[in-house]
Amino acid sequence: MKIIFATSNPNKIKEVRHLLGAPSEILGLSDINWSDPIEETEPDLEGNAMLKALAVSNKLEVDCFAEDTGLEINFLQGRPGVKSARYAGENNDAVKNMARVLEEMEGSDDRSAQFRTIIALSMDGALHLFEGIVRGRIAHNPAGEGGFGYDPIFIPEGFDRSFGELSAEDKSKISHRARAMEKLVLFIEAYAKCKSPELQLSRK
Ligand code: ITT
Repeated sequence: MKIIFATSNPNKIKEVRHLLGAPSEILGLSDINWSDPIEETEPDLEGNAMLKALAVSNKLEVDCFAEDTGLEINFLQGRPGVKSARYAGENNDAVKNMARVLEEMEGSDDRSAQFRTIIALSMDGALHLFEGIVRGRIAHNPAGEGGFGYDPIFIPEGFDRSFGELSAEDKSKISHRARAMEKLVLFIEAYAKCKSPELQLSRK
């Protein structure tokens, strides 16, 4: 499988390549020399995922997928959510974003949260959405060097270590992105089968 993943975040590419393994070939925006910034102007993850996928598929006339991910914290009424990348300012600084979250959570007993990923696939002129969620809680302090973004302060359900402390292997077994990707892959496989002439013949 060869497909464009409309993202400029190298960590997302790395995780998705790891999830799919060979022989799939994932091309990020830098691999196709895409340099136009894509402004995330929609009010929710679904809107931004669709906006990113459509920006690329409409301009280049190719099938592609994009995703938007947010950390949704109950005590903060779902924030940072769709604003996760720029929670502490415009330049997507993970250390500052985590510091803002921890400051806003000070004194809170309810530390429950979830990561939610929405993947939008633009294929053959139609859009399809896939969701992946992992529930967990916000740690009191960052821990671990692995992963990216908010991983050092997110402890997934059933674990006592943060995503930042888990191996890439372990994160990929349970993560929001892995769960959404699993649905995307199943869909693409089923879609490919439906399009195959053998299957169409056997339906008659
Ligand atoms: P693209 O839009 O180019 O895909 P981005 O980094 O701007 O890349 P998002 O708009 O989805 O991505 O921003 C979500 C932010 O949430 C991201 O910058 C990270 O800080 C954080 N994030 C996303 N996935 C994460 C993960 O698996 N673990 C920890 N933090 C994550």
